[in-house]
Amino acid sequence: MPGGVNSAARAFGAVGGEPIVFERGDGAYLFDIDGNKYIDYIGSWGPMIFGHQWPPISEAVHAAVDRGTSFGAPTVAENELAELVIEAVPSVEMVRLVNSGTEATMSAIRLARGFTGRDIVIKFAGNYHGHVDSLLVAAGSAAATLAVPDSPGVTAGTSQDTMVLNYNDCEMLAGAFKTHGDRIAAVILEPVCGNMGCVTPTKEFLTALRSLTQDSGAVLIFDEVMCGFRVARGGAQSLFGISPDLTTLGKIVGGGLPLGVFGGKREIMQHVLPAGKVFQAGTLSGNPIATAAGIAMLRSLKEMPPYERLEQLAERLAVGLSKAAGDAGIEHCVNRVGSMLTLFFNPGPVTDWESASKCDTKMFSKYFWGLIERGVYMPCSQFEALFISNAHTEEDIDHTIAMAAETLKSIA
Ligand code: KE4
Repeated sequence: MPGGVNSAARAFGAVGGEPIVFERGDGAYLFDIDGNKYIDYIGSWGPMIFGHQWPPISEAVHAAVDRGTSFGAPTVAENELAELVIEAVPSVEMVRLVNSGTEATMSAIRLARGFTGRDIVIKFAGNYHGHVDSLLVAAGSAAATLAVPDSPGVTAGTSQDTMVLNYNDCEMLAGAFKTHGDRIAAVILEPVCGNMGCVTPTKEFLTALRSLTQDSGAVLIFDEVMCGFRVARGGAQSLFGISPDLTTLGKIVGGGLPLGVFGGKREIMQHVLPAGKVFQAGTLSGNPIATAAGIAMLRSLKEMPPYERLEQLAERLAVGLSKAAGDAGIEHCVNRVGSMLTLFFNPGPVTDWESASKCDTKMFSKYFWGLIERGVYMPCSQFEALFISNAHTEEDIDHTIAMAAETLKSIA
């Protein structure tokens, strides 16, 4: 396997060294094949909001397996999961289940273009939406021009209909709509960004996004693959009170199984084949095992919402990490929304890719490895968010802070 991994994000490229091979997870902990125990702050990059081996999910999956693993035909469970998503996410009236966040964003982009008959999609520097060709792009020479490929294999033809703007830059956004308004099919963003580290949108930015897309007939897509069900049961859109036209979901919604969702306004979703003409399909979409896990997860979030406790644990960790860095005399700032947060090795404020990219990534790498040696597993890149689960205890948080303080003192 290239690099010995099945996803580039877990290859430790940003911190050097070899990725750790794990054997099992239990609650807030991971155990590697050598038997070392770690407090886990990746949580499979978001899904494990109740921690590893959450009993309702394990029981649901075991029961589903005994009924068969895949039929390639409709099941009741898909409808149950659809109803749980629609009930939880305010703007979503209709959904299509897929197998990953990438598939969700890829399908949402195609749907927005099919629905509007337009070509241009706007994304933002520092936002990641999965390995969709048309979104693996970087800003063109002058930011207002169309994008250029950001990976070998992505063609100029693919990237020419994508524009990359700066996150939280209302002026640049208004300029793009002024110039290209009636050609813009969609704007896609992480409404709470995790992929340049945790970065929050300003109220003005969200308001501008909603009014400019509304006025021009472009589709506003909230990519809530990471922040959906994470920052609130209704996701960032319920936190900020902004209603997008389409929403993409992944990670938590599948309870750790391969499952993504794209959904939104019925008038748009009705254009998806076979109701409409926009092609979309998938052998394992709505898979019985994945939907069983997703139903158990969403029922748990509804019946025993973890958000208040996660808020307390996350604030405790954020304050503790900041104090540890401050006491070590290390320039830093912390951004946090709910139980996703990032300690930036940068005096801040970190509000977009331009400011995030100024981080001391060498210092981050020493911090990462210092914590690994002390049994704490943080995201292996400065440009990721860490996640706290409801399985973490105050003792875990305080131990993490103590280990971080030791590490930061030793690397300052
Ligand atoms: P997946 O295809 O990896 O399920 O989802 C893609 C995706 C879409 N949108 C957002 C906002 C995302 O964060 C992601 C995936 N996130 C990365 C971590 N930042 C997943 C880790 C990985 O690729 O291994």
